[in-house]
Amino acid sequence: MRIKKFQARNFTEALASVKKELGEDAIIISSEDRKGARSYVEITAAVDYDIEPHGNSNYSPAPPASNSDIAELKNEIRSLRENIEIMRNSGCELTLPAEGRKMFYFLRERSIKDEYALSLVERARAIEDLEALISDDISSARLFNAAYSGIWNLSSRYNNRIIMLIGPTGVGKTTTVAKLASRAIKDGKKVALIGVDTFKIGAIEQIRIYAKMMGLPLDIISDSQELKKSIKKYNDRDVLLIDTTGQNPKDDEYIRSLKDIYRTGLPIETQLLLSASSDCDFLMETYKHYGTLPVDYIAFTKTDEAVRLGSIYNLCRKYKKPVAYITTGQKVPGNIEFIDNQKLTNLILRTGSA
Ligand SMILES: Nc1nc2c(ncn2[C@@H]2O[C@H](COP(=O)(O)OP(=O)(O)OP(=O)(O)O)[C@@H](O)[C@H]2O)c(=O)[nH]1
Ligand SMILES: [Mg+2]
Repeated sequence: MRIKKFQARNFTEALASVKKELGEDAIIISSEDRKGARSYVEITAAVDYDIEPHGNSNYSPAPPASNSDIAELKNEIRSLRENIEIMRNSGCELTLPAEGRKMFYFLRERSIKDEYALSLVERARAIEDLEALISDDISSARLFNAAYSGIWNLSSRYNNRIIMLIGPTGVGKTTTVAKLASRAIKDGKKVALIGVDTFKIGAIEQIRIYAKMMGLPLDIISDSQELKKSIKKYNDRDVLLIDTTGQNPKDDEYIRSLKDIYRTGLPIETQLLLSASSDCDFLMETYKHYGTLPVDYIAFTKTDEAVRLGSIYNLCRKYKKPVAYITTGQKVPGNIEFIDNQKLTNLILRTGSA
C-alpha cells in the first residue's frame, strides 16, 4: 500500500494529480478543504500494489495451503475489493458543502463521470445552474443541429453531400442510413445508397431491402477504387449515404480498409454511430479506436433503450465532437431526431427510459 497527500487549488485538480501519479485504482482516504489566506484542498490517497516476488535464495517455501485456506483467502480478497470499490466511489465529494454534494449525487445518478461532476459542481452555485453549464459544454452540437435539420447541401464545395456511417456492430448503421435516406427524400433530395461489402453474411441483404423499398439506386462496393467510381456515377444525386458493416475496431485490417477510403481524398462526411445504451467505459474505449479516423460527428442510437444518458455528456466533453442526431427506436422511416442543444441537455439530465 502506498499512501500520499496531494494538495491543489480545487478537487478536480487534486483528483487529476492522484490519478496521474497513483493511477485509476487509487482510493481516496480523506479530503479536506483548507480555508485561509491561501485556500487549497488536500486529498490523501492510497494505492495497493502487487507484492514483489521473493528474491532471497535462502527463502524456504511455506507448507502448501489447503483448499479451504485458499477459499477463505479468496473470500477475504473479494470482500476487501468490494470495500475498496465502495471507498473509491465515495470520498472525493464528502468535503463538498451540502448543496455541492447534492449536485454531485444528482450528476452521478445520471452517469456523469466523477471528475466532470466535480468540475460542474465547482462552477455551479445551485442545482438550477447545471442545465446551462452542461448545455455550454456541449455547445458545439448546436451549430450543427441548427444546420442539419433540413440543409443537406451543407458543404457547398461539393456537388453532393457524401455521408458515411461507421460504428460498432449492431449499433444501428443500416437502419439509420434508411432513416436518413427517407428524411432526405422527404426534404426533396435525390438520394443514392452505397454499401461497403465486407462479406459479412446478411449485411448487404438488409441495405438492399431498404433500397428496394424506397426505390433508391444502390451500389455495393468492396474497395476505395470502386467507391470512387460510384461517387462519380452518382454525381447528379444530392445525397449519397454510405453504409459500412461494423467490425471489431481493434482489428487493424478493418481500420486500415476504412483509412484507405479516406486516402482517396473524397469529400466524405463521417458520422460515428454509438449506442446510447452502451456503458460509458465501452463508449470511451470505442471512441479511442474510431477516433483515429476523421470523425466529423457523433450520433447516438437507441436512446429509447438507455436508462441514463450522462455518457453523452462524458463523450462530448472529452472528445468535443458535435452530435448530429439521435435515434429513438426501430421504426423506419421516423425515430430520428435532429435535436438542438437544449433537448440534448434535457436528455442528459433525464433518468429512466424514454
Ligand atoms: N431500440 C432501438 N433499436 C434500434 C435503433 N436503431 C437500430 N435499432 C435496432 O438495432 C438492430 C441493429 O441495427 P442495424 O441497423 O442492423 O445495425 P448495424 O450497425 O447496421 O449492424 P452491422 O451492420 O451488423 O454492424 C436492429 O434490430 C435495429 O432495428 C434505435 O434507435 N432504437
Ligand atoms: Mg448494417
